[in-house]
Amino acid sequence: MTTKRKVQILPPENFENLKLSKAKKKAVGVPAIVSTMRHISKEMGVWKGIKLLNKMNQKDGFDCPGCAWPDPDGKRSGLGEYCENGAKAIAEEATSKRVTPDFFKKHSVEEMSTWTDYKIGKSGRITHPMYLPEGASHYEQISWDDAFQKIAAKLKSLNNPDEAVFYTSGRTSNEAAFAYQLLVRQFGTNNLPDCSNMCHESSGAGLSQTVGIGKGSVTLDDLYESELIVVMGQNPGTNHPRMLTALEKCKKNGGKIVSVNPIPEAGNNVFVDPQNPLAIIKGGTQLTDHYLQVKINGDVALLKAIMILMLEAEEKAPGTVFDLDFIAEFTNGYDELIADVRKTDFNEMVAQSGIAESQIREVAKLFIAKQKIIICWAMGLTQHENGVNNIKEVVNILLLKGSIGKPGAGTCPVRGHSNVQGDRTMGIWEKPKDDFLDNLDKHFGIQSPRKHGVDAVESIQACLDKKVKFFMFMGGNFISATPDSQLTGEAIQNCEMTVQISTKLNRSHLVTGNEAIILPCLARSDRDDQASGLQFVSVENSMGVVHKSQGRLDPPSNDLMSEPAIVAKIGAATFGDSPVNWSEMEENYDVIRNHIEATISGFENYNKRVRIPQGFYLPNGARDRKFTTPDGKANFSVIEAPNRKVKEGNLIMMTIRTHDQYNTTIYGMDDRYRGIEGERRVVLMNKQDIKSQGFKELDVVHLVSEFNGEERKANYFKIVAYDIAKGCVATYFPEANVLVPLKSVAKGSNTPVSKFVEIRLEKAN
Ligand SMILES: Nc1nc2c(c(=O)[nH]1)N[C@H]1C(S)=C(S)[C@@H](COP(=O)(O)OP(=O)(O)OC[C@H]3O[C@@H](n4cnc5c(=O)[nH]c(N)nc54)[C@H](O)[C@@H]3O)O[C@H]1N2
Ligand SMILES: Nc1nc2c(c(=O)[nH]1)N[C@H]1C(S)=C(S)[C@@H](COP(=O)(O)OP(=O)(O)OC[C@H]3O[C@@H](n4cnc5c(=O)[nH]c(N)nc54)[C@H](O)[C@@H]3O)O[C@H]1N2
Ligand SMILES: [Mo]
Repeated sequence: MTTKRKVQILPPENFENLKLSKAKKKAVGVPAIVSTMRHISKEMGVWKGIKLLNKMNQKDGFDCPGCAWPDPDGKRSGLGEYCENGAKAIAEEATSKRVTPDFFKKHSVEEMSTWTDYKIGKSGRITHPMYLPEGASHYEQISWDDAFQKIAAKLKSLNNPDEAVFYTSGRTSNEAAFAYQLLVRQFGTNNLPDCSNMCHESSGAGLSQTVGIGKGSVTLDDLYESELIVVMGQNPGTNHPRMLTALEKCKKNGGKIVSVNPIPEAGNNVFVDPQNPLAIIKGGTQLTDHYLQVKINGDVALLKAIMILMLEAEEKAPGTVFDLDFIAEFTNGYDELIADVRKTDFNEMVAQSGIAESQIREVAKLFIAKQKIIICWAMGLTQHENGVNNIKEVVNILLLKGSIGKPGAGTCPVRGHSNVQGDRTMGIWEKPKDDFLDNLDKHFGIQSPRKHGVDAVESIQACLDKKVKFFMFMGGNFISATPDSQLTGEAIQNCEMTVQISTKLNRSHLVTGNEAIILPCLARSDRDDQASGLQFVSVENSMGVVHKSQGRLDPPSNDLMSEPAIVAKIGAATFGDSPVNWSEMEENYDVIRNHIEATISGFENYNKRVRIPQGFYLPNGARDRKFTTPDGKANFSVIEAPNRKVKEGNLIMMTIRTHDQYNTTIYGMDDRYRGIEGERRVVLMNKQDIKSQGFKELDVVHLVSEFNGEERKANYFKIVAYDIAKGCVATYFPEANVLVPLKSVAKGSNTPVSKFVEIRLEKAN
């Protein structure tokens, strides 16, 4: 039996200090430089900060711990290949503040759980391994050896390996991820949920079923030479700012850009390159040619309406719109798709998309005329019940144009965490392919389990069902990142032991199992010295380029270990003498890379090629028109437009990121581009909805989510009038996660539906 501590699972409901201004029409520029310097100087001082930024994303430096957007293959900017939000990420990581054993003596877990996520995160870098004994209120210092022994003893005490679950967040390097999944499989389970389950899982599923590879097909050069880039369900100005440079290049080469979003995001509009003084003076580049204010989840309807217009044009002048040669040679399912397009009602699709017919006709003209098309997307498409279908519909329209596997064209799922794609390549997956496990078994002489494991949502359910006794987290903040926060918190508290490998404190260190252990690790920017000398790690970006990343800073404490070292030590402590030689991996990461080369295809000569400054591309079938689906073809899919109605008077809520956060890490309280400052408990609403619901701006409301007869509530949010599609509202992640029902998931990817939550508003007194 576990005894739950009285910790607070949800962030506090207090208001801070809301200030509103007009939403910005321009992204980046001078305000971004000012903001960068403010964050840097607050966390680590100006000079140290500038020196560090100059090493970020350079060929001899370390990979930005922010997003997965690729670095240019050729020349890198002398001013540093970083953006405002990358700089904030590094400021947060290289902060000079420390969370020491004394800090934990002073503050109980109960006390810290009443703090905001902002305050928890700002405490600083964790300096020593810590242990929270059963029933204790405070963490106490523990030696590394004792920590490893406790973990090994707990693992060995389980009735079966599936009572343990091992989560991964996408910042983990290839080397650490490979060692970690090996540990888990040697232990005997495939319980390897990861942040991808909540992120681009729908992209992986949709793409592998249609084009045979779960990754995007484009390179940066493709973006530069594309004739039409469509940015759907993505906010690059905030979440992938360096993408704006690529979009600008495309514009300068004559390309057109369409953005599809329920809100007009600043970065989709005008981009002012902060590294170009002339651009700053001139006022930047207008990026978007057409902005389509789609209703939340109106994207399939929009694409269908466009396909209807394309088919009309194709029938008038056969062979001029569709790439019939490509379709004949490389695809299957064309006739079924066309039959479906033919019977689909245009007016109904227009109505469901929420976009004016005239605008759809304008954009359809681009799809008709252009040959080199790229569609970029992120969470606005994946985190829906029909997330997998959204991606399949994107593939449909690209296939019609032959826009996959040729220069300037293709699929571009824009990944989140800087190595989330690499982690999957390394085998962090609850549904591994048998041939991958066969390779592991042959190479290491182990017996990997073949039964599939639990994903993020299933792992929460398994904890609720008391099937999980041990839960380990390689980075991340599971409590705050997952849906249904209250329920998830209670689920995790059912575990006997939780273990966090982390750089910084977050709510997941406070809402724990009976016993909890924190293993503090080196971050990307820290020097990593091991027995064989200075180490580096490698990562894979959003476009499948694998490259090296080497930290430079003196670590914040002498008591930290690297992620690969921690995994190797747990391996050694758990298995003792075993077919896997754990200590040699810890001493020299070249050894891990040799194992990767021996077991995963595409990594031939890994140790040599990873040392090439700009790294190397992994093979990508779709890029070469080699579609590795069961029938060897790219597959069209017949998709129904989702038409989930909400109750009269209810609203559809999407949970999104502000400009001042990295997922659950809150850098600051502002959402500068959206003109919202000093407050995160806000609900962005269309003016007409505010009025028709009988509210006025700044009224305080409670949000009640309705799902299958169940209700969930988040209290105290201020209404902010915003240019958002009617019937739709936006709140910030993670404050609103309590409203996302655990059982509301995407079909075929099990991703929590974070972008379509049916809610009603209640006036707060
Ligand atoms: N600075 C910073 N960078 C980050 C992150 C961060 O938190 N901060 N997070 C990283 C991670 S892990 C990820 S996954 C990415 C996330 O990157 P994004 O996907 O850009 O992040 P979100 O804030 O979830 O924004 C989703 C966008 O989709 C729109 N949207 C919502 N619903 C719909 C819909 O139904 N249709 C359409 N067309 N649009 C919709 C929203 O208005 C919003 O603009 O960013 C990564 N980079
Ligand atoms: N409602 C709602 N929920 C969402 C989303 C949404 O849009 N809406 N987005 C989802 C998405 S796309 C994602 S990817 C997930 C994110 O889920 P997670 O990846 O679990 O969450 P993060 O907030 O990125 O994790 C931050 C923590 O990672 C640790 N950390 C940082 N750097 C390192 C490092 O180098 N090593 C180690 N070991 N630890 C480190 C720090 O302790 C930090 O507090 O959230 C998902 N949840
Ligand atoms: Mo993500």
